[in-house]
Amino acid sequence: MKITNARLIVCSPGRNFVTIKIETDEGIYGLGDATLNGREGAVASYLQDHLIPCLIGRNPFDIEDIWQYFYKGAYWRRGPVTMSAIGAIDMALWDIKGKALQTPVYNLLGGKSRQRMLCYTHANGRTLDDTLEKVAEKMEMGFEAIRVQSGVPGLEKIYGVAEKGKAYEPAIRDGLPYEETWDTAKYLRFVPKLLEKVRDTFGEDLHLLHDSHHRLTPVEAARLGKELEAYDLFWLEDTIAAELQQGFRLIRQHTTTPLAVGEVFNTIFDCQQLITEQLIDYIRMTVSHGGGITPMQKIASLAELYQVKTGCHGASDMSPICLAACLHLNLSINNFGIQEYMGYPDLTEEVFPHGYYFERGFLYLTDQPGLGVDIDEDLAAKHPYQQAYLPVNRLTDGTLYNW
Ligand code: GCO
Ligand code: MG
Repeated sequence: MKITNARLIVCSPGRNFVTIKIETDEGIYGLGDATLNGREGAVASYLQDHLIPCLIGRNPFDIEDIWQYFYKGAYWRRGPVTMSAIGAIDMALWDIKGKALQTPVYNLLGGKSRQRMLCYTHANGRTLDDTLEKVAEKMEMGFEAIRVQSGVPGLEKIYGVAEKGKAYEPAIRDGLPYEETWDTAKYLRFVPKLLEKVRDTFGEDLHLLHDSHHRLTPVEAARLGKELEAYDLFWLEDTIAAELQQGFRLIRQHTTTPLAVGEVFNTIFDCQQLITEQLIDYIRMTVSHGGGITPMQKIASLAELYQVKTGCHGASDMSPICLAACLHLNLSINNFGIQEYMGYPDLTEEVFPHGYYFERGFLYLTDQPGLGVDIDEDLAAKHPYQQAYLPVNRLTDGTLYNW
């Protein structure tokens, strides 16, 4: 089999997505998700200008060699743009191989290690009471694990909280990045109250998660982790800026609250120390930004050695193709932890018809060959790309801060 063509489909059915479609001389094609929220054009150009020309004529079955060719062959390694581009190609190649062998990708990765996958969704509100209402709604839908975010008294706009009546979407499609304001003291005072209330209201069986979105220092994170111990979190996510791997040592010395990190990582080197020193409990890297299924399998294997589980980033700013790729990986590995799952707006679901499905708190894969996701190109063409930016964050005195 030979790759005859590869092209990009850039569309915005509710939000921007970049998809690669790799075609072969046997009529089989594979799809990969290359979306990097707020920086979509950079990955599209990396693929179009630099990687696609080298793909034509290659045997799509040589996945490891093609991956190494793009990773080592660039000389300039790593980084979110490079790795998202390689990740999209890798996903598409696994999709092709599955379709050619008429089997789901999880069978190529080792087969089913479980029947279904626990997932968590988001509940958020502008006030504590709004948030409680949302948690109740999600439990009604069958979710057994819920990430709880809330507006903080005294802060006008904050990460993770949706506009009234809308699904949460941080990337704004008109104008320049909008600015949020941050105050760590207010946040640290409020979050324990929030989680105490949620735990008291909904009982001990619900798995609770919370995301600090990289805004704390190690000692602040240690304090928060300690204060949240009583509310038995499934995990506390992204407490500190992810670059500071050794910062987790300090947090770890002070708290037994499980820690998760990794959505902005893109290679094994970003999490090597965190895993081998057992500084985290869950690695949150995802297939698209982590360079594909090929390296993610290796990361999961490293993590398995150190009893770290996976919890792939699955926000709705990665397309259903990436989510499906995560599900195939999740199903096949022993150290799967949980999968983030926000669901998608109807229009996105129509553009990307898929075989995976959600039922009462769990995600399931069918036995469709490949990844089991397609793209409706005609519908996609009706929703062209619109530039969008993620917000920036400033302290109350105007200092630029982590978003
Ligand atoms: C999460 C993430 C997202 C990111 C988003 C950025 O835990 O799902 O923190 O909400 O902010 O993916 O594009
Ligand atoms: Mg997060």
